[in-house]
This record gives sequence, structure tokens and C-alpha cells, in this order.
Amino acid sequence: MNQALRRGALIVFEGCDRAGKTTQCHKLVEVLKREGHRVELMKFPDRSTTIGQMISQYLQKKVELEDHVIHLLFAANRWEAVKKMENLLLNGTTLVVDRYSFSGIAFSAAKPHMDFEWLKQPEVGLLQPDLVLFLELSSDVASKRGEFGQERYEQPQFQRSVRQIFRKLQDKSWQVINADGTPEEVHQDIYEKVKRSIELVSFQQLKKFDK
Ligand code: Z5A
Repeated sequence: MNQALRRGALIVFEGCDRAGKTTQCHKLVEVLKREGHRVELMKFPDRSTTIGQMISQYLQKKVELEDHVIHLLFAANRWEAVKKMENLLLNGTTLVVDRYSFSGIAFSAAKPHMDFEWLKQPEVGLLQPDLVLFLELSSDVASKRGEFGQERYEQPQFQRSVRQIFRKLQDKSWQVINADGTPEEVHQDIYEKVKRSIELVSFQQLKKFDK
């Protein structure tokens, strides 16, 4: 098949607070770039847009928003990026994404009185990742990785609930990564999986979340 028709892979990092997602995203992008891959880093929430700024204010506890409203804003923040993501992937660029729809569902579902099925609906039609790397940190190591930050959701009990919900969301595109090791050890575990995924999906159609 024509090399030019190869598409990029949609690689998503998920996990609880301080698991090392951002560290690993940067490391992966750096290595793939060095090898000559076309690759871009994205992060959700994208705080640079108007919607992203509202989300940021909410996370910093500067404004209060009803739980369904903030859920829809997080999803809208992904919808804002969908055309750009689709174009890049179809043009052969691999996207490495720091948090995505699974965080959207898990963080909202950890709040009281939220309907799990309702929470999934705003994600329907968004691009489905080819590979989800879920960074799992043992509680022992998590407690040694410094204090939680000051933003909303950065509390141990809430993070425990989020972790349980993440488990419910796992499907066959997920790989659970032991994030307890050094950044280099964790990267080595991730690297081979990503390389395989880039090769595997390059001639496949893009997929979307369905109902
Ligand atoms: N949220 C939501 O509610 N709905 C949604 O739809 C989306 C998100 C997309 C965004 O926070 C919040 O929004 C998030 C979910 C919610 N709330 N929480 N919690 P953010 O994007 O601003 O930040 P974050 O994603 O929460 O980042 P993080 O979890 O705090 O960090 P991380 O990316 O997993 O880890 P890190 O920054 O790479 O590393 C943390 C520290 O550990 C740092 O000092 C590193 O140097 C160190 N580190 C990293 N790896 C290692 C290893 N291997 N060994 C030792 N030390 C390490």
C-alpha cells in the first residue's frame, strides 16, 4: 500500500493524580520525534481556549459550576479539537494525548448523583483512541510522590473513587502500565507498546466512540 496513506495513531495517557502522565507524554514525544516520526502532544483540558479558561477557573475553585455543566464543558473542550485531531491523524501524525474522555467520565462519575450512562453520551462521536496507556501507581509510591496540589479533585478519597471508575471503563484498547518505576523504566514499558500500535493501525480507518 502507498506509504502516503498511512495514518497516525491516537495514543492516550490516563491515570490518577501524579501517576506521571505528563512526564511520560513528553518523554514519548521526544523519542518518537528523534526517530523521525511525525508526532504531536495534546493535553485535556486544553486551558488555552475560551471553554478551557472556564474549566481552569473551575479547577482552581475560582468559580462554582453545576456538576452536569462542568461535565459538558470538559466534553466540549474535546469537541473543539476534533477537526484538528482528525486532520493530523489522517495526514500521518501520531497524537500523544495527556488525559481524554475516560478522565471526563471517571471524574464526573465519582461525584454523587451522576448517571453513568448520561455521562458517556457527550463523548459519542469523538475519535476513539487506538491505545490507552493507563498509568497505575501503587498507594505506597503515590504517598511518597509529594503532596496533592491545591486544585479541585486533588484529594485522596476522591482520587480513590476515580480509580475504581477507571477500572470499569477499561476495554481491549487499554494497557495498564506499572508506574512505580523510574521515569526511564516506565518509558521502556510504554515505548514498545506504542511502536506496535503505530505500525498496527497505520492502514486502519479512524474509529469513533459509539453509543
Ligand atoms: N478532568 C476532568 O475532570 N474531566 C476531564 O474531561 C478531563 C480532566 C480531561 C486536570 O488536571 C484535572 O481535570 C484533573 C482531571 C480533571 N484533575 N485531577 N486530579 P491537570 O491536567 O492540570 O493535571 P493532572 O492531569 O491532574 O496532572 P497530574 O495527575 O497531577 O500529574 P501527572 O501528569 O500524572 O504526573 P506528572 O506531572 O508527570 O508527575 C507528577 C510528579 O511526579 C512530578 O513532580 C514528576 O517529576 C514526578 N514523577 C513523574 N514520574 C515519576 C517517576 N516515574 N518517578 C518519580 N517521580 C516521578
